[in-house]
Amino acid sequence: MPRNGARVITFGTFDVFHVGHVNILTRAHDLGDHLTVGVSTDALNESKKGRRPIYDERQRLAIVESLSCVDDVFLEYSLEAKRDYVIEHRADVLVMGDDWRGRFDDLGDVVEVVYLPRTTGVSTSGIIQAIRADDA
Ligand code: C2G
Repeated sequence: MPRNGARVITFGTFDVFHVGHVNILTRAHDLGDHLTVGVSTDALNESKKGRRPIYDERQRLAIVESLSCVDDVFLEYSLEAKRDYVIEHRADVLVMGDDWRGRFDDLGDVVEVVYLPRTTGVSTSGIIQAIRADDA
């Protein structure tokens, strides 16, 4: 259900940008009038997933910033700083993929938290594995 005039915020690594990323960003955009995206830094990704992204943070930021559904981008340095980012960017709605379901419910006092279903059948790690298998 779209919220008139709402400012929406979402977060992600968006490495090896694919259609699952397009889908969540367009759906997040459609929930309000303004979409801000926090793009995880290389260091945050490494600490979270144990590997450096294929595309570095400046490239991932530039790709996300170039999309017509995205109004504003910034680098996300810490998962624990979500509350500060939400307040700083004056967000009304926080969108996350449902792989994060429940993880950010504690922010419900400052923002409406919405988990959207992930796109099935596509993932950054799957793409990387497929390319590696082709190289082998
Ligand atoms: N996503 C999706 N469908 C896919 C793959 C990803 O909807 N097939 C969504 C994820 O649920 C997430 C967003 O796309 O909401 C970005 O995904 P990732 O780049 O994998 O980001 P992630 O590592 O989940 O980082 O602060 C939270 C992190 O920055 C989120």
